[in-house]
Amino acid sequence: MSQRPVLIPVLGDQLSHGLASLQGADQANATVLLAEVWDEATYVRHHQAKIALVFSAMRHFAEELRADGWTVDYVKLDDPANTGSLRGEVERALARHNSRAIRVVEPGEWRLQQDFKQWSAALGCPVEILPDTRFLCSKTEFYTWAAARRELRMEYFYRDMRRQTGLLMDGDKPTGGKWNFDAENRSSPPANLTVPPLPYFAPDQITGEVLALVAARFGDHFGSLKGFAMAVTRANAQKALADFLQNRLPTFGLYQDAMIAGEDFMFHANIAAAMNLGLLDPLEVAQAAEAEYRDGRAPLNAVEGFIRQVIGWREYVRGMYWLDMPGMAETNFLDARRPLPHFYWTGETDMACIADCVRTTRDNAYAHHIQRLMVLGNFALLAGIEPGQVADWFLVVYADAYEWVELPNVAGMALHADGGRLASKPYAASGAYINRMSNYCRGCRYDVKQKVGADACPFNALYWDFLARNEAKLGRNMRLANPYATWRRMSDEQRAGYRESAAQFLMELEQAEPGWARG
Ligand code: DLZ
Ligand code: SF4
Repeated sequence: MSQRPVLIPVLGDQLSHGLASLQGADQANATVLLAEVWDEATYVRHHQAKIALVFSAMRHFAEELRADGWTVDYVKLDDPANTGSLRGEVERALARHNSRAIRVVEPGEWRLQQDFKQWSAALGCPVEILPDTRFLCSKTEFYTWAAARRELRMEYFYRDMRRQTGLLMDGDKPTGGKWNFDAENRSSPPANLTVPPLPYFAPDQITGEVLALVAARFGDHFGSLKGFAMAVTRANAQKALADFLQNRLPTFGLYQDAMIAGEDFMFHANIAAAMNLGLLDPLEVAQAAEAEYRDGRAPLNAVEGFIRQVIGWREYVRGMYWLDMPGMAETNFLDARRPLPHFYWTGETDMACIADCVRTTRDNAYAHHIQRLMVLGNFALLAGIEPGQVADWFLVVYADAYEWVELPNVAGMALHADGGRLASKPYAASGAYINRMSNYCRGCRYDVKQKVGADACPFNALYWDFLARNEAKLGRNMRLANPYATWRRMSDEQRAGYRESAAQFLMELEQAEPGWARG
């Protein structure tokens, strides 16, 4: 039995060698604890591939720490003594190693933060909870930024982050004279577009064992393990990043909002899962992208758009999460009450766009930004699905999803459940948007051009029904002035047609969906 006074628990999404709890700790006096626990795998029933990713990345990280000279205690899920909870495993480890103090980095989710705060009293030893320095903006800095403002818009936060990091800055001016080049980033996908394949990381022995474990213990969870090829080590995550920079970043901007059936990754980086586990550092990612622009290999619109996601949006939603929790999980500004339709799990719907987005979600634990926001999120917004159920779904199904990043995106950006704290207008769109940005409608049994009736694209009537239903809450929103003006200009007959069509669709869905009666 070791006599190491300090226990350093490292969570499944804290797999960074520069983690604050490891920095400055004395290897001779510390035991690092990693524990695969039932509670973390099931507090929502995560996608099978997400659990496999986390466990495999944890096992690989533990090996790397050992090679670095750390004493690592690794508890596997099927250890008969495993208590199934993080606190239980910390308690057992304290006794095993005669540790007298705990040093840990704050967790990424509010529910665990509440638990950590009780550890010291419950476990009877001092617990040092360190800030997570893997974000560019600390919680304190974000709170200070927010306190000085009435409107907490990402765009202004992002500019401050550009100034602070010096990324894409020429002196005190933004490179290219503008902060944001998104106007150049909205191209529809051309018919003959070829998308380079993603790098494939063949499962090694560790991953193979984890895949067998997940299939045996979590085989009834959503999602497929087939073809599992995710980066589970920092070295492979770096290869994935390099591949993106070389093969997809130059075109990323142009087609960042485009969707093609069966092209599951388009020109997206697909590094969020690795970044959110801690395998890649956001500043190194952003700096690498900037170098592509500075060296003339990628255009500014692509590089700026990508860097904005990493140092702007990602940091901003994390700040907003901690600022607004626990209330963020309860908000329901639009009073949306319908249960989540079953087809979010099965993909069994005639709506071709939704079916393809659910399929890629099931196959890859991934869908790209526009599929998440403008198809899956948009449908939930228009149909009035209860935000808590939508949030749980997103948390379950995406390999990159932890609540700090998922909840603000779902409740704030996609569902407007926060009444516009994150986004000044709801991202509501009719079928015309999906048709413009994808080739889905060509393969759909619904007709995107038809406005009402049994064959019309459901998004069309649902869109107007959504605006009509929520007119008291949204009717004075300046950014919705145009659609509301159009709505008010319509004849009574037209308006009634939309509302009846939407009601009919929702009623049919209700009949097909047992749970829907509660809606
Ligand atoms: C997501 C996840 C899963 C599936 N399993 C574990 C685990 O067994 N042990 C662990 O330490 N962490 C796991 N995680 C990640 C945690 O859920 C994550 O640290 C918190 O949600 C905070 O972001
Ligand atoms: Fe989706 Fe409507 Fe297009 Fe069908 S017609 S793919 S439901 S947007």
